[in-house]
Amino acid sequence: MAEQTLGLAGTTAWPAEFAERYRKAGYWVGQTFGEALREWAQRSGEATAVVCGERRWSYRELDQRVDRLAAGLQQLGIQPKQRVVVQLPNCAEWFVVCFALFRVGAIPLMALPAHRLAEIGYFCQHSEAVAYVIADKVGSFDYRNLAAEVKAVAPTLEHVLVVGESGQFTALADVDAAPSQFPVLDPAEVALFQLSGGSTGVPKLIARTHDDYLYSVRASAEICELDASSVYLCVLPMAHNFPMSSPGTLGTLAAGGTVVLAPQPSPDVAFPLIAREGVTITGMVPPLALLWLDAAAKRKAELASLKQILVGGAPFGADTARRVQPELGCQLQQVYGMAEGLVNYTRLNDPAELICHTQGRPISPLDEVRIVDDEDNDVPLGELGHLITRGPYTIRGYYQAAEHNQRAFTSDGFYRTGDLARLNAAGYVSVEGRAKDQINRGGEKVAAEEIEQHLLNHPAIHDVALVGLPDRFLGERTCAVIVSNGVNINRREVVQFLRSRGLAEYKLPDLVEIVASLPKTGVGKINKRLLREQLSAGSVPA
Ligand code: AMP
Ligand code: DBH
Repeated sequence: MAEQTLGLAGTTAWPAEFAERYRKAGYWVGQTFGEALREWAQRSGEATAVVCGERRWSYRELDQRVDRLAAGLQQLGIQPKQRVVVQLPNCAEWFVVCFALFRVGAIPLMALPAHRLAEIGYFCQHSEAVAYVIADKVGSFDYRNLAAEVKAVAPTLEHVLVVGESGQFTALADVDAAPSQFPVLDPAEVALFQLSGGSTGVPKLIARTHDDYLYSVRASAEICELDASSVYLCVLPMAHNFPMSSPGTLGTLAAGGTVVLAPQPSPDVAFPLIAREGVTITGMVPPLALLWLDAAAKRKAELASLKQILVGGAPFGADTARRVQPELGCQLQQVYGMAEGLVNYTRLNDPAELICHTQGRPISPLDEVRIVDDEDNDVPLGELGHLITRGPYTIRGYYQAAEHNQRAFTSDGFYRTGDLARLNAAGYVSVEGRAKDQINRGGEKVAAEEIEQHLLNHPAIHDVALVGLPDRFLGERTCAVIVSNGVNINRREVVQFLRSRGLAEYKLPDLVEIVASLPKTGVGKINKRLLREQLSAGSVPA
């Protein structure tokens, strides 16, 4: 079958017969995000779209701000299909920036506030970004210093736009013009870049189209039963696929509800916001759910308006899952999703058994989920195997990654999630493990190879393996197991070294072990399974 590509070079489209099937089913409706916001503004006008601190914007106001910024971006010279790296903390401006980019046809890349030079530099280079949007400062971290470093390594970067004090760069507030003519865009084209947690040396970029992403957003809102009375509290970093689309802030806007942005996810910040705004729904990773459960013991009254809470991104134990309804006083929806596409939810009226013991079933009747053995043969129903998937909102290939795509996708277009799971007769998925070389640190994914490659550049390090070890709170924490060159090295030095290479804080190893040698497999690869066993048993040769 000839490979289809989207208009943007380096992207893989769905084969024509699949695209037709998804359109016929009414899933791809041929609308862009820019048009969707216009429709939402016409429908919900004066209703509150976004609450950020003391600011409250109606749908109409949001739409108007987007128009002005979009016109300003056009005056700056931003063109359709150009890439723009967006790295903002949870703030209302994030919506204005992203939708303005959608409206002019430029493509936002959803960076996280935790990313540093190693990640942002790579995103700008690999996507050939022309602009980078930041906040001035968050806490003690000054993103303008980071931007100066990024500019030095990213030759395509022409603009740095700053929310707040612009310093040497351009203030976002000054990018403003009277709304003008916006280009007519193809909804089948790329709308945005999401990021993969990955398992290889460099993070992968995920190109999502207007058609496919909007479908996942609208269908998620429906499954989570959102409507105009829904109030969604965004506690996770808002650029992440989960709080953005499952059903997240975009699902809430699609349903005419209100998005409340939390600057931090801790109970001390989030609980008063829930009480003040009458929050009905939120989404979080398992470690945060544990924190909330503990805090709720004394503060349940503040959560009175909460109807449901989505928990996903990492394994959520059934015992903890059972505590949600009685202790938080709201329904749990487990969600197993990925920025590459496929998202599963337990449904609100599912029996407790399914809600506590499974990660739900796919969004779409046209999602194809298979559980296969090492040779890609389907395993009998109920058996454990590799979960592979394709469907109306699951990508067919990473951006500009032809070689990696050969391994990450089957020849007939199924994405290899790297997750070990089983299916029940009703199509519910239970995720029970992982075959990919990635550590899931409470929902934050760390690609072992990425960290190992950085560490191999340290003169004192001869060989290294990054492995995950069980952690009561995070689920897993990272341990760098190092064979040294005979020179002493400790965790402080390892962490300092990785920081100096511009790595995000969550990727820094929690533990460092120095060993005499690493166990190898027959073909000479590091045997991580054995290594993990040795570490837990305390029997690694020191
Ligand atoms: P990413 O591909 O970086 O978006 O991360 C998606 C991955 O997160 C999945 O492939 C799983 O490994 C993991 N994940 C997401 N949700 C869950 C969940 N509810 N339970 C277990 N693992 C999950
Ligand atoms: O972990 C994830 O990436 C994730 C989890 C839940 C996700 O992308 C999603 C829901 O959409």
